[in-house]
Amino acid sequence: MKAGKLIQWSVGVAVACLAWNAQAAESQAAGVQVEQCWVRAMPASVPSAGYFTLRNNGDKPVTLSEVATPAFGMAMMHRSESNGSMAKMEMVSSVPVPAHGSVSFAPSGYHVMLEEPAKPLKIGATLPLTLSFADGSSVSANCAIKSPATLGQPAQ
Ligand SMILES: [Cu+2]
Repeated sequence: MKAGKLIQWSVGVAVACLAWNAQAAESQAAGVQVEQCWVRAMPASVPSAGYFTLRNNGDKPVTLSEVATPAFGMAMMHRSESNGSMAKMEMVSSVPVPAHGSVSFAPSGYHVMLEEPAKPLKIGATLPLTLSFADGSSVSANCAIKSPATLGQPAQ
């Protein structure tokens, strides 16, 4: 059975990954820092967006795999790309951050798309954002809620 073999193979890979993770002395979250996190607050009818710089001070690359916040029903990692006059967005399931490097979530690049606010967003307040990594570790940040007019620094 083809399906049976595929499942066996998947389990094998999962076990191998767990074993590999167990060898890591430090969790991925231990070496990372979330800087300048902010959220562009939009009316509830359209998505808001979250931005930050993720710095990896560790000697190994880390992989950001999920972003979540209790302030929204849905948080997704997206990447905007423009080719000429067309701008499009695609969903990303993981974002690698090189050792001793950083990745910026910024307007016109990576961003966190936030939908279904739990309650109206207050400009000037903060909301918590939790970033999870491929090894299951996570780090939290407080993000400043800013007005829709805030432009921020575009992605490099
Ligand atoms: Cu988006």
